[in-house]
Amino acid sequence: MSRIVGHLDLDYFYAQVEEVESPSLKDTPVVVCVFSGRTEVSGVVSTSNYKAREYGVKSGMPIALAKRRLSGVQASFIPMDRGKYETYSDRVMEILRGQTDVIEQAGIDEAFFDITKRARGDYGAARALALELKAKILKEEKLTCSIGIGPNKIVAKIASDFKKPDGLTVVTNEETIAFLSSLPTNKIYGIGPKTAKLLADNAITTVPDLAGAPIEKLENIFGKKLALYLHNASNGVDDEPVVDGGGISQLSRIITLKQDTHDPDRVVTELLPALRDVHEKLVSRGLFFKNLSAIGILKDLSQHTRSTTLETPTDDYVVLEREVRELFSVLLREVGDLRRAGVRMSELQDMVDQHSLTEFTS
Ligand code: DGT
Ligand code: CA
Repeated sequence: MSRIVGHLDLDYFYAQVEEVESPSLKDTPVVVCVFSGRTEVSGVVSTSNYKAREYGVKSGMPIALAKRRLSGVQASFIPMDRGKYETYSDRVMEILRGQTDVIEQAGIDEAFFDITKRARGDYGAARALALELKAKILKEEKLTCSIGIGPNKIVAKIASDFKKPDGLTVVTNEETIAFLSSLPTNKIYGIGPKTAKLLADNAITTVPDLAGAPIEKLENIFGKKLALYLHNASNGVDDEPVVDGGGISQLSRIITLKQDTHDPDRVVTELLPALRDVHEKLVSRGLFFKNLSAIGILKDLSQHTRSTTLETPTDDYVVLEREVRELFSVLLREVGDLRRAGVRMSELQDMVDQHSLTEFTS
């Protein structure tokens, strides 16, 4: 049975979360900002909703320029709150996990998934599964996303970007070459502006140009390994499996405390269910953590973290809770009352790697 792979990407993610939390923002431009604090407008735009994009406001743009483009328009400029978006992201990933064979998170708002088994290799069934998935995410989280379905990760990723927002693009094995034939080279994962320019300098601007380029020519420009990747990708060939945990580099949870507090014991007590929850995820994915952070958010929304790095990675709950207590007592000696509190485990490692590493070193 040939594979059926999907890629899901949440639409205008940070800005959409802000709309979900304040529905009155919908239909007006929303700009999520990383304020640097130097002046009132210094900093960059993290992302914007599609209404703001109509005015040419986009990711990475200086806030001052975004404000100029939206002058005279009723628009909202909201400070970025990464902890909040992570919480939504975690829940969406859990929905995805429940509806697919395997998922591989690839970023805060995107993941690959494999549905070969569930769809029994049938693209019609795969489309129905993708529609169900979109409906469930919309119902439970009020978020729209765009999904691409294809025979491998490269095609699925291009397909999820093909129709946005709220899109679904299904590309079967037979349709792959025709689908790729209309695209510029930079649509292929891994081809950034530099590679695209190098290709263009060699008269290769579209995916079919690349697919038809002699492999020796690509090897001369990029070396053997990258040349082979580019050749295969442009021909719609990609054998990379969807790997559970492969893309996860951290696990986190942030909660809002019942009452602002300065007492580390109270913070940890309220945090315990969330802590058990992330620990369960860690264990169910067979991962160990090496780095741990306590996150505190104050009334003024400023975020403060204290971190520790363990000598040996672990998945031991006792160690986790003990370290979290220690980090919050340090953090609360240094900052005021917390409104929200959270934990983040990072530098996650696979137990399999861990075992093979032990074998290797012993
Ligand atoms: P989309 O997918 O085109 O509908 O829009 P987004 O906003 O979901 O864009 P995407 O998928 O490229 O990025 C996901 C999130 O990552 C986005 O909501 C905010 C954040 N992000 C993206 N680009 C930047 C950036 O240049 N700076 C900062 N600070 N954050 C960014
Ligand atoms: Ca997105």
